[in-house]
Amino acid sequence: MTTTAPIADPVQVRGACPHDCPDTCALLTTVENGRAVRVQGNPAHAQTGGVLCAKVSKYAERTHHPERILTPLRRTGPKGSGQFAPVSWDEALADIAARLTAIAARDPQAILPYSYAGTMGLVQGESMDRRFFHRLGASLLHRSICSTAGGEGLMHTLGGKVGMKVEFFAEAKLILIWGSNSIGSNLHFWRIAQQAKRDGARLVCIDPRRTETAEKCHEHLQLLPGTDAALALALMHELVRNDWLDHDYIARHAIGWEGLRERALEWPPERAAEVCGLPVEQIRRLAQDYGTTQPAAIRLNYGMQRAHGGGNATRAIACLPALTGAWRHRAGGLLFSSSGHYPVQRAQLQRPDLLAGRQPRTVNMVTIGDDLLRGDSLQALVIYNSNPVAVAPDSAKVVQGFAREDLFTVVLEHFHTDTADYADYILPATTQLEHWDVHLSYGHTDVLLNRPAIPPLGEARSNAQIFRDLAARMGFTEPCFSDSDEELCRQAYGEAVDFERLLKDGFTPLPVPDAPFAEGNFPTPSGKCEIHSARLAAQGLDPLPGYVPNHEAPGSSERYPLAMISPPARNFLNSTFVNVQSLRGIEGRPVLEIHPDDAAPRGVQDGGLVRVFNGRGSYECHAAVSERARPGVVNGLGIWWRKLGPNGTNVNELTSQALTDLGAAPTFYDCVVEVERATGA
Ligand SMILES: Nc1nc2c(c(=O)[nH]1)N[C@H]1C(S)=C(S)[C@@H](COP(=O)(O)OP(=O)(O)OC[C@H]3O[C@@H](n4cnc5c(=O)[nH]c(N)nc54)[C@H](O)[C@@H]3O)O[C@H]1N2
Ligand SMILES: Nc1nc2c(c(=O)[nH]1)N[C@H]1C(S)=C(S)[C@@H](COP(=O)(O)OP(=O)(O)OC[C@H]3O[C@@H](n4cnc5c(=O)[nH]c(N)nc54)[C@H](O)[C@@H]3O)O[C@H]1N2
Ligand code: SF4
Ligand SMILES: [Mo]
Repeated sequence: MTTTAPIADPVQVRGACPHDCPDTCALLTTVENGRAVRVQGNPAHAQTGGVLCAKVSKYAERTHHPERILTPLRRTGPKGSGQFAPVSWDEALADIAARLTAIAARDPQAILPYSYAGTMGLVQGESMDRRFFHRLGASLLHRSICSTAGGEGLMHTLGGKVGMKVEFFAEAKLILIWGSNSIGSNLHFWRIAQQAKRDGARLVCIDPRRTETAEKCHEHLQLLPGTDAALALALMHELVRNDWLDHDYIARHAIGWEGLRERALEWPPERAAEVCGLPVEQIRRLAQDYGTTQPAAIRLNYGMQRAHGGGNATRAIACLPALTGAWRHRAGGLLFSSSGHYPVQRAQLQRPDLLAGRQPRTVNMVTIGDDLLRGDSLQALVIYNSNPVAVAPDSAKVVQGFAREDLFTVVLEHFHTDTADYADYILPATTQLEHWDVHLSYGHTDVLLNRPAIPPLGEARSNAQIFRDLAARMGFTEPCFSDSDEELCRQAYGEAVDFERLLKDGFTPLPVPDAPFAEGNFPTPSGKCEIHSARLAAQGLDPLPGYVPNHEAPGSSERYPLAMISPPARNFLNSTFVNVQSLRGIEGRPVLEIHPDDAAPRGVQDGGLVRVFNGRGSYECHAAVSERARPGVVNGLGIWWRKLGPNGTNVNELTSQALTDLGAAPTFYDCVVEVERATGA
């Protein structure tokens, strides 16, 4: 049960940033008198380079925040009122165990764990919790809220979440930053891209929003949301017409090009220009750049896969480096996520064998709104590392579901989030400065260890500790329920990673080849880049990548003529940090960016209160009249806490529960709205 005592102060303790960010920085926390006084980047770790983003530089402020939840709390008011009274751990655990046991006796699948990447740590995110729910036989959760559209697309094309090593982007001559606001959400990649730029590389950004990243690239293709596959097909059209193809690479390391070649020939740049809302010359120029520059690298990111056709778009783009042979170079190819390179021992960590032959249903976290309202088959939720009331789509339904009086809800949290307000019990969780963990990254290829810098604040316990405690209360006696957090850290990679080196240095690189696909060797069933996917064909799906239009195509609705995307605000991390005053001060207030041409006819003024609405709901915020938005598309920056919004909502009041073509993922950026001036309540 015990974890090793944190290192005595005053010292600098080595850790890892826990946040859902591709950079996975190495941290150095300075501790004085048991308090974390400063969190900095570890200069010894190359990817971090001693620099953190503004958010995590405030991690000490977040950890020692006066509003931290430091004792277990039981609800005393109506659901959602946020009224709670402290109780002892004994009382809370006993009551929760009794309630869960009673529900499980009827049907354990009526219990649903709901978690995401509040911490990306393998221990506090996917170890003892999974063991607990597997042993219980609870419903399984499809953790689809972020990247499964692109993830599935990539899996069916390259074989997994694998790709270029990020450091070699520095040597590329052309970099496409595609569906990524790197300065905001992948800062350490941006440093590498800057290096390439200084060495003469051309940087091209493909994004409906004129982001701070787009502004600093040589070229910006400001396409309509959800049209990336059309653009990729037009690029292929030009590669064929001009014979900018690497026929040898295609013949040896790809399958199915003949079929896609035919399809690409149906996409001359003129057609794509129409669909994407781009000048045809810009598409031709990009094709020429991509077809004639080596090494060319694509930083594909998640922003382009949050629309209906996100899976197919990812597949189409992931075919490009095989067509030009870009993979031959270590500075060529594509990176979407590197997490598939990690040899995580998931069976050991999560113990699915504890299901003992039971096959519980799987609930999609994206449709939690509908799932909670569909009868009473869900009777208990245990939520940790996530804030679904703020981050899940179609929030009116999510809120209605969470407000069900017959639903028993336990939330493990640091703060009184929108979700915690609906809890029956809130259990105080430790932050990254207070617990052990071990990490992968989805932006580089090093393993990181996180040591606790300070003891748990108040009565906080780590997630793993809380599930250990609950397991004991529920009479789960398997030995795996007594593994300590530190033991779980060791089990995460087993023999595949040198744990002693992690203890010593805090990080260690994986042995990934510099140019992993120079000679093919894709981790697909065929070993090739699967342009044609037999696996998709077997599922009755289109075996070739194609353009799948949005559920709610821009300009398709008379009542809701504007398309809306809702990418993150730079100083928040999803809904985390919204309550850190210094960061909220920078963001100011919830904002909708709208182009002057769309603002003027609506009488919308810069800074004015607006009502953004569609058939799902109505969200009030302040207009930023700005060319960061393209005509016809508004940008509702996320993800504010609902309770801080002018009318008690956030942007997810407007987004839908419709899913993507592959991966059953959300379509946050596939949404139409109308905007009008609001008078205020
Ligand atoms: N500061 C900050 N950093 C973060 C986060 C955060 O909230 N704040 N969130 C973290 C998480 S969970 C994730 S998943 C990543 C997300 O970071 P990214 O993977 O970069 O994804 P997004 O931020 O969703 O979108 C990136 C860009 O894609 C654009 N975009 C929207 N729709 C389309 C489209 O149809 N096509 C194209 N080409 N582009 C489109 C958006 O305008 C945005 O600028 O960042 C992580 N890092
Ligand atoms: N409209 C719109 N909605 C979106 C997105 C968008 O771009 N637009 N992005 C989507 C994406 S990409 C993602 S990944 C999701 C993210 O959604 P979530 O994964 O829910 O992320 P956060 O909002 O950051 O909430 C994480 C919570 O975990 C808590 N937490 C952190 N560490 C710990 C811990 O150790 N223990 C416990 N118990 N709790 C902890 C934090 O306090 C925080 O409240 O949101 C999605 N929602
Ligand atoms: S850049 Fe990303 S990984 Fe690095 S400190 Fe900030 S949130 Fe954490
Ligand atoms: Mo995400």
